[in-house]
Amino acid sequence: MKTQVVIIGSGPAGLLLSEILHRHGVESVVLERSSREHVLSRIRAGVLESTTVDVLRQNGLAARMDVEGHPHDGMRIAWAGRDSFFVDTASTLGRRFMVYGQTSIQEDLYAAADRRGQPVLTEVSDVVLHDFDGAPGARPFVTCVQQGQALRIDCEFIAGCDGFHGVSRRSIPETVRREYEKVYPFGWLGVMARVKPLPDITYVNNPRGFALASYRNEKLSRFYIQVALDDQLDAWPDERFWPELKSRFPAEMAQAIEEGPTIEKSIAPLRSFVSEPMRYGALYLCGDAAHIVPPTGAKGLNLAVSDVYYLSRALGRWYGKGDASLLDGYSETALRRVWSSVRTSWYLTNLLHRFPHFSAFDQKAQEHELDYLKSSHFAQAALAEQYAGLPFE
Ligand code: RFL
Ligand code: PHB
Repeated sequence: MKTQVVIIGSGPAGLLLSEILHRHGVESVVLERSSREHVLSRIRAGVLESTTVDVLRQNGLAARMDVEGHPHDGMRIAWAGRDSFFVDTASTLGRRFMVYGQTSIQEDLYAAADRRGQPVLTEVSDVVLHDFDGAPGARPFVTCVQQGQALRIDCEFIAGCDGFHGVSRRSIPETVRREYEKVYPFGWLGVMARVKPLPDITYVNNPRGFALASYRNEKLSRFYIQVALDDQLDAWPDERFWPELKSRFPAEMAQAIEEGPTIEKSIAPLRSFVSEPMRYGALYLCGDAAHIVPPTGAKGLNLAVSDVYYLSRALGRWYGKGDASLLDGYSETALRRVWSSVRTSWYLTNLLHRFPHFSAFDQKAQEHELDYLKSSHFAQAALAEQYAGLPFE
């Protein structure tokens, strides 16, 4: 096979990239390790920055989101024994964000790929990247196995959109890669439940640990609580989960939380991770393949979208005008926005969680930070700007 761009991974980064490239008249083939059913069954993000919403709208991917998604004007922060406060992105910045599940975006992207006959090869294994180091005369290609058959795909560029555990990042020589990592000493238990959500996305700092109430639709809620790193799912039956969740919210909010059937539970560790550079020769990394943020700021999916925005624009410029300047600047441009979201997610994670090793000093400093945020319009405006999402330029 032969194409212009091989895209490894059919998560939101990979499928969105193939869609935008198609609009620029650039051909691609997408390779996916899992089955389509598996990709569509993953429950993850929910909060879309206004820039992400714009990219989806500009590329004809927003019809369902504009009907089923829920615009929000801000988010709420609460902590033990004090009144909560609302960080208002609409009144401070004139910007709202959208709550719309990643699972639905993934369905919309697969539907769009089907409509235009995009080749998406699923259940591929043994993906290997070849001749992509940019040496003069080298022509990149990717090999893999699908249903027992060995495939070779010749291409001009490779986009590594294969998530944190993918093969693309690790194909860059260790001598070139610089990795920055912070692993947090706790995880999140995420629960989807068929109950009416609280009106606002609400983050809570409580002596029993962090909690978050989020939204999918009028009858579907997404909750998270901080759990120990070695906690197992079977230690969290519903009879334990609901009282624990409610015990972390201020009393009047706890009363408003409805209990009901849970449909999904999972535990995820929290990590900040950045791998630099995001380009090596003809290989360009996008999304979780290059960076991971803890979910506290809801930035991961949004960063995948901003990487794809920069890369699709750069490839469009190259194929349209023969101008490589945006490709050459891709890593630097993308990393500037990545580090900004990495910093915000790290800040919110430190602000809202209980750390096992915290001293009395650390605890006081954290409480003071929350007090300051609550009382200062300027501090709230700075957080609102980060939460709603910085502009691409
Ligand atoms: P993905 O979604 O992991 O997709 C990568 C795809 O690559 C495939 N793959 C391979 N394919 C071929 N060959 C290989 N060798 C391969 N190795 C892997 C995988 O099967 C997969 O299909 O990465 P992508 O596209 O970069 O998208 C990133 C987002 O999924 C991620 O950042 C977000 O889900 C993070 N995240 C959140 N982000 C937000 O913006 N807002 C949120 O509210 C939010 N909440 C969350 C989150 C992530 C969570 N978890 C569980 C990780 C909440 C949670 C709980
Ligand atoms: C979600 O709705 O899944 C969600 C919301 C906010 C976050 C993380 C996840 O910070």
